[in-house]
Amino acid sequence: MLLKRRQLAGALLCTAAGGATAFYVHAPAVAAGTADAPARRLSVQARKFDFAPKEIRVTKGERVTIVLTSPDFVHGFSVPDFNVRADGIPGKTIEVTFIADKAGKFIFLCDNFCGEDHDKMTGWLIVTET
Ligand SMILES: [Cu+2]
Repeated sequence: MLLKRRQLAGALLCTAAGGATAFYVHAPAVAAGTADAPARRLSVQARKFDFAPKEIRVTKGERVTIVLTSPDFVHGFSVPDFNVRADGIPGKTIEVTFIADKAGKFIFLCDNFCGEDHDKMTGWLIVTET
């Protein structure tokens, strides 16, 4: 529990209301990437026609839980390089967990056609080495 609190304290979360487009996550306090490691919870809002934040930064090996909300449509949240996807359902909070086990810059996108600017609904998952 103590370790989990320490981990969470390292995350700076910026919401859509704050106007920021990214949050940055520091190195985990415990060995990451293991099944019992606490996941870092990162809030993402999908809405017509963007994501907030548009950029997510994590450290390689971290177990990450995306906490997805979607106020206006059943948008998709898909990170093809990690075989991660979920539907954001209005009125619900959806969670999807994965291990960021490779470093690089990976696109995430809405994969449910949601209107004229659907193709612009993209963002970046940036996984850095420790
Ligand atoms: Cu969409």
